[in-house]
Amino acid sequence: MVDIKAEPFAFPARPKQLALIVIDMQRDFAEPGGFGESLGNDVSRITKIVPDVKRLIQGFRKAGLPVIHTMECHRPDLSDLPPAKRDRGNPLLRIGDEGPMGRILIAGEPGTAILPQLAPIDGEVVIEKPGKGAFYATDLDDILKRRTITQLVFAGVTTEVCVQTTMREANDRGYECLLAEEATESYFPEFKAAAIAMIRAQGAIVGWTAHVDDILEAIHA
Ligand code: TIU
Repeated sequence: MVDIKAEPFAFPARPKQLALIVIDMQRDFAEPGGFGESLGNDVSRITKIVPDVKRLIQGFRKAGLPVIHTMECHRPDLSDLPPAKRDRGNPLLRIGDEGPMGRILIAGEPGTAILPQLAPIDGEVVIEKPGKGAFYATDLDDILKRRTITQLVFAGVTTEVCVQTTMREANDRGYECLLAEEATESYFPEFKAAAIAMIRAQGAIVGWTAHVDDILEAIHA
């Protein structure tokens, strides 16, 4: 066991049971013309964390620990897209609409791809997920159990939507969860801060939070 310096107290990492989950680092959330911008957001906030996410991914690879990527996306026929999700609000483009990077959040479209700087390498699992949480309607839990993974480090976007939802799903399934602070971002800085605060409150009620440097130092020890 190796302690990772974290809040609200040290994270007791068991490296053989630890994986990194990188949530939805897709062009659709980070580049102009994608889903994030269609919802009215300033997407430049998201690109700023790419170097820290990359450092974390490379650290896990170097330590021989699994890296799992997720992508929020839907089938081209939209059969896994509930009308309640597609019709919500008044975006410029809805999921499935043709945008400048192809159809918004549809599997296989250019805009739906993971940012090239953070692209998965051979052997890394990619989970395509139709919901905000990565456990809903996916085989993520089976994949983790088969590999006897019990602890998850989280990076990706957005902190209070897909990252927090997945951390809560994981926590309820018995995984110990650690959020890498500089490797996650929200379109709303106050929501990122609030999500971090609520995750680690009450004695890590949902999980721990830690700095990327402290995570990397511990996994290389
Ligand atoms: N809109 C927003 O903040 N997030 C999403 O729609 N999906 C993810 O967080 N991946």
